[in-house]
Amino acid sequence: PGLLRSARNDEQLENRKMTDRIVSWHPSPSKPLYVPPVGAIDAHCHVFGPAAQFPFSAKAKYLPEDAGPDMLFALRDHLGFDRNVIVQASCHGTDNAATLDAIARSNGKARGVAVVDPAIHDAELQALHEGGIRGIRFNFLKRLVDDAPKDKFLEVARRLPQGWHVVIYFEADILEELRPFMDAIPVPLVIDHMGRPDVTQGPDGADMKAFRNFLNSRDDIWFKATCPDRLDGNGDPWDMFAESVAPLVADYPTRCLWGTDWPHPNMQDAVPDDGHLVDMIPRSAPTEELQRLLLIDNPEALYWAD
Ligand code: 0GY
Repeated sequence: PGLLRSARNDEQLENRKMTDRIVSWHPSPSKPLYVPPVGAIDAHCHVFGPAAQFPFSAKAKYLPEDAGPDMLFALRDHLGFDRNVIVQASCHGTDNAATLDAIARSNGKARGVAVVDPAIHDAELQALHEGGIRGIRFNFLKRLVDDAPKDKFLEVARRLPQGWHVVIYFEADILEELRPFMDAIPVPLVIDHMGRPDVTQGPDGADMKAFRNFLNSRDDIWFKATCPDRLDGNGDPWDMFAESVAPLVADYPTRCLWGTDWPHPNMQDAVPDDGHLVDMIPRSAPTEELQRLLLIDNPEALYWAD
């Protein structure tokens, strides 16, 4: 069922006219029952535009309606979070202005992950650091980016500012193919949505096993226990996600992050209620100690070390 749901989403993407601007977020998310600890960090979210100020890339694979910093910070407060890590979305290409603007408006409550042209100068990387960026993202999803040049990615990964990491977004079927590339990256790795395993296989399924093998290969690989809405096609309340992901968080408690993924790029037929996403936290991380690591200590180590 997971595959069916994402296939349907992909088909919708193909049928859509590129001039249509899409709304991929819930109009009025519920108040979560779960109350995050003070200082909690939503470590995977995005901003879209506003387009009048920050136009989308000519290579964007989707054109969203505006979802700017005011909306993001209102959601943060509504959900009971204190801070955000804003990840540059593919629709903004390698121009990080919208992400930097959102960070600048956050009163120190946001940091970010950029997407850069691998030929970027060292001085520009340093300027991104001043603007609150602490990592760069390599996206390997063919439906989102035209190309992902591993050799050039590796070159830039070798000259990142001190303390930065690399965020990688890929789907489970290319994990093995990416291994030599990822093994060669000399800074910590953060894997978006656990590399999109099929969680309906269960906690001991082939995808989770392969991901655990990868985690075991070095101790500086982190993962985001995120996106039940993308990974569990059975839908809300995403029981298979909870069943498959809770053991991973329990076994790697110092290497997990959590985020809403708001405004949920490309989600259209199953837009998640963000309040319900927050209520997944105690199902993935049942103890206060795990929740503190997931929501505060782990993301702080990557994004607020300085
Ligand atoms: C996500 C997922 C998606 C999109 C992007 O940068 C992006 O456009 O990340 C997706 O469509 O799966 O994690 O936000």
